[in-house]
Formats: sequence, structure tokens, C-alpha cells
Amino acid sequence: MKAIRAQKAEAINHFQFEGRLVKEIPFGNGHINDTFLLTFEVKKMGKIKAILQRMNQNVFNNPIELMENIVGVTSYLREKIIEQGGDPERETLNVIPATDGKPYYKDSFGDYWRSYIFITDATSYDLIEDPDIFYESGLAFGNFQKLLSDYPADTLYEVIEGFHDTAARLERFKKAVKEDVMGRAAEVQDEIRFVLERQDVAEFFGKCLASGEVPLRVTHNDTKLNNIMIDNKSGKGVCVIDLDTVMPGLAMNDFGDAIRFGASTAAEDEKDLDKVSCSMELYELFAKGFIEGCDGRLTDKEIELLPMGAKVMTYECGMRFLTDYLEGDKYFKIHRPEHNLDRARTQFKLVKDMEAKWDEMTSIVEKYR
Ligand code: ADP
Ligand code: GN1
Ligand code: MG
Repeated sequence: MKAIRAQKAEAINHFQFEGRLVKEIPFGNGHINDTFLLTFEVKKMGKIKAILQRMNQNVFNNPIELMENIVGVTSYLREKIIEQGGDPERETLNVIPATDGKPYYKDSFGDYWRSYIFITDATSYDLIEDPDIFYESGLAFGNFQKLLSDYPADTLYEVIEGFHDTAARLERFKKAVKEDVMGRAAEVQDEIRFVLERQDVAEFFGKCLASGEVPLRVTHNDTKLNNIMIDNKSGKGVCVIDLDTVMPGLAMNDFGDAIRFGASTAAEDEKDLDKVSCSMELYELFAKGFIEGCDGRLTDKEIELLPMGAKVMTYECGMRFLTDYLEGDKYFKIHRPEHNLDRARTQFKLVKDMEAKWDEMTSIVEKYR
């Protein structure tokens, strides 16, 4: 963990925490931020947990705007949850303010930190253990989109420009191949060819948007399975987390990003590609949950294009991992030298598998129209 001790201790002293800090551990498997679980002992009240994160400034170059987005969205969700008789402390993220009242703290090294109430009695999964959990996460991600369907999209900052502009990402990829700063391109020629042969996939949604066939909505944009907390008792999706990339986007991409991660039969970084495939059973469960969760808001065209969302997001993510490998692993956290390459390979294996299962993928979503 790169966050240095002094920096973290400084941050901890600048949030509105109560009680005595009794434990702090690195937490979760996110690829972007440095996440810690803090435990405080509050007099006779016992132990209370909080999440502390050092935001990744390499990825998010305007953390203040990012936190403005998050405060806006979570306050809005809080109201909706209260209206519906839900529990606003568990069903949305809640920002714990810094001692000066701001939703972040800038430390003396220039890094930005934030804190959230810890969502208790819930788990974020990296692999599906019980298939029903994937149905429940589809329902919750669909419902998230429904809850935000009237959110004023023009108040949201674009925290990462062109985040799911796959065609623009393809151009950046080509540049990385050409510049080849690490001298790694020669050994990954097959993977590079795989990306370049599918230029049409990269351009697909840009064209749909330009022709007005599909609407921009307020979407999550990072719907992977470990960005949802599943209640330990009921097995239901309790809270959608990791709201860094909530921005105007496409419903198909929220569907697709969840499929590329959660419907895979193996981990995102599995080295044995024989283990990697897109499970049609899991795909169907998520599709059913997501369409139900959106509750009639998706147009027929959007439903028809859900399988394309899965293919585009998987292709895009593979291309992003490969770009990062070529650029010297500057974006995603890695835990071994060829980690990003292994990740890229699983994504391309999944794209190939989806291409083979295309008819089945399209007929499954038709059932839920
Ligand atoms: P990253 O952008 O690095 O993925 P996340 O915000 O997704 O960061 O946090 C990383 C992990 O920390 C999540 O996958 C989840 O396991 C855990 N986590 C984050 N926020 C909370 C929270 N409020 N309550 C419980 N666990 C959380
Ligand atoms: C990152 O933050 P995390 O780990 O939930 C990334 C996603 C990728 C994903 C691949 C802000 O998600 O876009 O799809 O890794 N988030 C950002 O696992 O780039
Ligand atoms: Mg995350």
C-alpha cells in the first residue's frame, strides 16, 4: 500500500470521527483508490467502522468536482430512500465530513482523502458464489438508474473526459502501440490485432448516440460486482457504491460492464484462459434483474442493444488494460508484473465467447422486453 503512514495519520485527524481509533486495515479489491477500514471505540457504545479513501489523483484530476458530484447524488438518493421508507444510512453512501465541514481533506502532500459510513452486515463479492446474488445486483443497479432518472444531469461534472467513449479510447490505444514506451508491443501482437480487428465495436455506440437512437441517462459507469454491497442475511443488493464515475452515460454500458465482470466464469485476472467464459445462466439472471430494476424506463432499442453493451464494455476494458500495460502500468493498480496483460487476455477471451454465443445473448434479452 503506497499511502504513507504519516499521510494517513494526518488524514485521520482531519475527519469528524468520534471515539478512539483501535484498528486500521487496507480494505477491498478496487483498482483505483487506496481504501482503509477504520474501527473506532466510542465509549460505552462499542465499535463503529468507517471507510477512509485516498483518492487516486492520477485518475481523477479534479477531486473537488468529483466530491461535488458524489455529495449531490448521495443527498438526492438519501431523500428518495427516506420517501420510500428505506434506511438511508445503509442504502446509499454517506459522506463523513472533514473537520472543516468539507466533504474531503487535502493533506500536506497534496493528496485528497474522503470518508464514508461503513455499510455493515454486507459483502462486496469478486466472484459469484450464489447465482441469485447476480440477479439481485442486476435489480439494484437497474433500480439505481431508476432512482436517478430525474436527476439533473447537467449539474454533474465529467470527472473523466470520454470515460466510455470507446472510439476515443481506441485512438489512445493506437498511440500507445505506436509509441511503445516500454518496448512491450512486440510480445503482444496477437492481442493488438484482436483490438484493431474490431474497430466497428469501438465505434458502435458513438454512432447510436449521434443518430439519436438511444438516450443519455445518469448512469453509474462502473457497475462491477464488487461495487455493490449485498446484505449478508437477505442476499439482496443493499447499496450501490463507488460513485466516482456517476455521469451521463448509456444504460447498455451499465448492463455491459456488470456482465463482463460478474457473468465471467473466472476472475478478471485468471491466467488459465480455458476457465474463462461468459455464463449464459448468469447473463440471463442479471438481464432479468436489471430490466426489472429499471422498471419500464428502458426503451425497446436500449433493451435490444443490451448484448452490445456487454460486448463493447468487455472489449473496451480489455483495450484499457492493454493500453495500460503498453504505457507502463500507470492507471490500474497491479500486483504482479504482467497483471494488466493477464486482465486484457481474459477480456478478449470473453469477447470471443460472446461472439460465439451472440444469438443466445440476443434472444435472452428479448424474453424480458
Ligand atoms: P475503487 O475505486 O478503488 O474500486 P471503491 O470505492 O470501490 O474503490 O472501494 C473499494 C472497496 O472497498 C469496495 O469494493 C468495497 O469492498 C469496499 N467499500 C467501499 N466503500 C464501502 C462502504 N461504504 N462500506 C463498506 N465497504 C466499502
Ligand atoms: C476500475 O474502481 P474499480 O476497481 O471499481 C475502473 C473501471 C474498470 C475496472 C476494471 C474509475 O474499477 O472503469 O472497468 O477497474 N474504474 C475507473 O476492473 O477507471
Ligand atoms: Mg470499486
